[in-house]
Amino acid sequence: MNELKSNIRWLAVSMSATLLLMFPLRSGAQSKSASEEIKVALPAFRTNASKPAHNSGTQAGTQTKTIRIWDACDPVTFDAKVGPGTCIAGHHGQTIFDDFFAEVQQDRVAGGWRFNPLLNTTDGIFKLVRLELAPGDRISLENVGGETHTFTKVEEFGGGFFAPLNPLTGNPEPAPECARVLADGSLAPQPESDTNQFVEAGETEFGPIAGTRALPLGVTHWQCCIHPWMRINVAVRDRDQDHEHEHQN
Ligand SMILES: [Cu+2]
Repeated sequence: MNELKSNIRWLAVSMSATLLLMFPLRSGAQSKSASEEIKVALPAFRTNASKPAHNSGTQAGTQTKTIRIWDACDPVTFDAKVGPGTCIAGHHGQTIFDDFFAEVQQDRVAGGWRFNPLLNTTDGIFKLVRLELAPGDRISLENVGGETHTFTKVEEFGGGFFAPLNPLTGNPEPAPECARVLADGSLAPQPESDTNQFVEAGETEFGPIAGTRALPLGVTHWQCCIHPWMRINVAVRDRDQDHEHEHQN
């Protein structure tokens, strides 16, 4: 079932990515047939069953830490430009597609598209947060945005599978954990796994458990494979280990 779901999603994503490449985002005048084809591609993206959303039965002393996933997509303009179902109404989102795209072109990021925790702004500190976990702790991924995002472990941060955004964000090379390069040069998403989770709009699902193969001791790097600037570092340390290195970055 999961495999089928992944395959359907893979197909939908690769089709939509291909269509986007064929019909560039900034083109003001999409042909009717292009719009119609895009409409076919995206709805399957959302054919997921709901996943476990509640924390229960964790062992004593362990915690579930939430990573909220934000975007600010405006449903009408995102669906018009990318395809129906790209941005779900009813969530946080008022940034029209052209403003999103212009911001990425100028700044390499769209500030409203992010993982949280992002910045530590307390105690005179202003720096990127590294999420600290102990073995047994669990991540909960809460997508409060209107788009699908991925939570993907990468050896090194890089581009995603949605080719149009990679060069604009300074990530010409996709992270191999995010995307495969096909013979024709186009990109295909890697299949979903416990280190490559697709979190649909409005959904909360469990992420990896600290101390397991997916999220081992030490620092690992995680990003969204659609919006490459969405990044977070996760540190897993034994509970009894002293925290003298806590303030290193
Ligand atoms: Cu994303």
